[in-house]
Amino acid sequence: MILPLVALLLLGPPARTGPDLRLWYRQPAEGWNQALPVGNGRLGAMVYGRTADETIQLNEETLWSGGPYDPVVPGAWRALPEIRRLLFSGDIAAAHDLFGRSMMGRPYEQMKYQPLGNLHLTFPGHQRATDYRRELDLDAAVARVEYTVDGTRFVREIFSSAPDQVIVIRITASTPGAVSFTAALEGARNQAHSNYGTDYFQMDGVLPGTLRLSGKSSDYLGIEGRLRYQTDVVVRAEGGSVKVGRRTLTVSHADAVTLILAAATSFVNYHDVSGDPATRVAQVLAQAGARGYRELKQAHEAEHQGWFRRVDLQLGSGLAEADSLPTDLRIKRFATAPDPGLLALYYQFGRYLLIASSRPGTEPANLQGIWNDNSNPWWDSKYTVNINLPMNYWPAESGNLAELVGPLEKLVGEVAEAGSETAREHWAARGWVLHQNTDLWRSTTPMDGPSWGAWPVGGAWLMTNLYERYRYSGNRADLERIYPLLRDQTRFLLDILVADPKHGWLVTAPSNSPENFPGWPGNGLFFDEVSGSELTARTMVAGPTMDMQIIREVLAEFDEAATGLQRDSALVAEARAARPRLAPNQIGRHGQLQEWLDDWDEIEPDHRHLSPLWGLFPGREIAPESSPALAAAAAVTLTRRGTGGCGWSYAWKAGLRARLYDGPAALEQLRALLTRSSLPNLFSLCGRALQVDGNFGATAAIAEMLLQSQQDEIHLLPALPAEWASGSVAGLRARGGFTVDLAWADGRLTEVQLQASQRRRVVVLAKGAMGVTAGGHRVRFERVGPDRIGFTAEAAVRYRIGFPSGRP
Ligand code: FUC
Repeated sequence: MILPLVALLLLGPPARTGPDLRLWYRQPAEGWNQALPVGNGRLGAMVYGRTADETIQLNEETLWSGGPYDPVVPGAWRALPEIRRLLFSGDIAAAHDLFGRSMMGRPYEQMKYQPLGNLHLTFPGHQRATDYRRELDLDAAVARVEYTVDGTRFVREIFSSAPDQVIVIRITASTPGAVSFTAALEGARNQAHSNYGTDYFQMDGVLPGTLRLSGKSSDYLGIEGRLRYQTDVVVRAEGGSVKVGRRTLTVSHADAVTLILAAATSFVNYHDVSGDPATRVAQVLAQAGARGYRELKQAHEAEHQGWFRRVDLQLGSGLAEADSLPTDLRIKRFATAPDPGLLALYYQFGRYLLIASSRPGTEPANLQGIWNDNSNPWWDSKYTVNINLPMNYWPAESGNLAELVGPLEKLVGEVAEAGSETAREHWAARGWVLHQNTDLWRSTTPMDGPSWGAWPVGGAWLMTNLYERYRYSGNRADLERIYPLLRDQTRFLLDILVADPKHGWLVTAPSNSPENFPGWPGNGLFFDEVSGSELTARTMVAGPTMDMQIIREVLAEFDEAATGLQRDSALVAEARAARPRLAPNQIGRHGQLQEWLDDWDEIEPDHRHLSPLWGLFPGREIAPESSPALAAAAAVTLTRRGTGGCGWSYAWKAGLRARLYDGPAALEQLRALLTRSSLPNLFSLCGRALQVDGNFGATAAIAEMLLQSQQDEIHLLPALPAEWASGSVAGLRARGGFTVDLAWADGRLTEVQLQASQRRRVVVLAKGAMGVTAGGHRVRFERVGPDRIGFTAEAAVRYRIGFPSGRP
């Protein structure tokens, strides 16, 4: 049998380099918020693309304030019985204050992610530039700036190479000898905090052609800044001359120039900072210095494309003119006109950002990925766990980037180690705990103040992220690796659960439903003695809905894992006994899914967090088919929350709408994200700054609109909006070890191909599915229900599902 054309197109790795994979602009960035990001997981740069005075802002992911520290308060658990007594007796103010006095980590806050510095390139006379264009090519992971001065075309290319661990800048001109500029490498110091003053750097020109920046991180909150760092920029000019001054380097009349930048800190791991940045930089430069520009670029592109090209998404532009518009104008236009292609670009930008900020062996992507120019960044640019860090990793599995979750797995392993002392001293519990935030130093205690920090299920949430890797791959090795973390988290949860006096249900206490204020009578403005500030209201409660949903999921995962691996039967019995006693989901008087044990309203009805909806997305215990009443209640809660918030909240709402199979509402949420809470460089916004979680959450939501697999079947096009009438996607992953390609036209599937990594039965929910073939031969299948077919997939065989509307 001859495979249809579409099938042939879908076979083999997708390779797309068209304009639809570029962000581009007709003017340089006005500031950091318009600059374009490149990164290799460790070294990040934001490229402004200015003609006469180029700025390339630099980051190295391990440059943080402070050094190794232990915030645990020995014996903090002694206050716990009294805090619980006060909480259950209704004296929440006293419970809150006692938590603040006895259970907060010391210091109360955590360390900050720091900028490394800026590379400035000054080109005399280039103010006169014309025919300007700058772009970020997502497929090549190269930022490019082009313009003309006096008839000469200048081109700059910038990329951050993972294979060579350097940032490379190439400057060429269409006229020989036309490249002349001065380079300066400037450090960054915190000038806004008087308690800093302990960070310093120095800038040196080093013969024959190097600029060097070396320095030390800042002390913060009494924690000594113990990181040393060094950045070297080596210049290689073709023709012309290079002069190194005390602090600057000047290239005159070269034909072309390559700048190679290496940077390192003394960070070894969260309790060891004894590395030598100078040796690290020298080693990297010796290796990269031996390679020509073309070689460096080819190695970089090949490595990047090994990740990036695993998924190809085509949603069509809908309008030819959209593709020819610069990205900033396209975003503005999207507020009132359809542009599916912009969302395909946005999806791939999310995958690009994950590849650029989280690689095997690096730190996980923080609140800003790895891109930060501010010594006092919003929320310290650290790891917030009550939505942000988990959301960063939502797109990884479906987006065929599972290995990029490795850094999160490493972080969880380290917080489990550090958090076992916190579990013992703050909760008198076995296992390990992570509260609302962590940093490079793996602080695990409650922080900021009881309103945020009194939330003991951060580690449990992250465990569910890690378990997804196993669900998607079906590989026992993925389960074995995380099993000890899951077992010890289960121990912690079982130890902290207590019976609430009213119902006898097992609950967490104290805790909160992240950052939302319950409207119990009298709750309102108060002065908090830990944060030293006036706060909207108290958040402390027992047994918030999200905690219970997360704990139900973790206990079920542990049960499945331990039973499958035949381990820890006594703990399995403990988990099984606890599970039915956990406080259940409840439907409140508005028909909403209740956020707390009691049916309180929210003080801020449109609060940005969607905590009680965790069980719908990213969790899976609520679904329109298996629990229609709860799904309907979740929809009520979602609608009551409105469509606003900040970047990540828009993204979460899009994913939730997709799980309710409401494609149009999911699309409207994405439109709102792009047009109301994003920057011209497509970065999502929270407050006044980039927060990369919104990008990652929306990337995951787009995948959820096309394919879902959380209910043990592969559901195709579950939330397709009419605007995406035709399209195709290749390389999406589904739980169970499947890779799926699909194409649709007029809103109907025309072609589906599916491949399993191991032999496995699969149920596919696809409207109109007619039959299954493999290599042109019919495959036995059963009709499992309306639009559902089931069959056994053999490993590595490509199956094709046929549809009446498929092309001949
Ligand atoms: C949570 C959110 C904020 C912000 C911060 C980093 O506290 O409520 O909106 O995203 O994390």
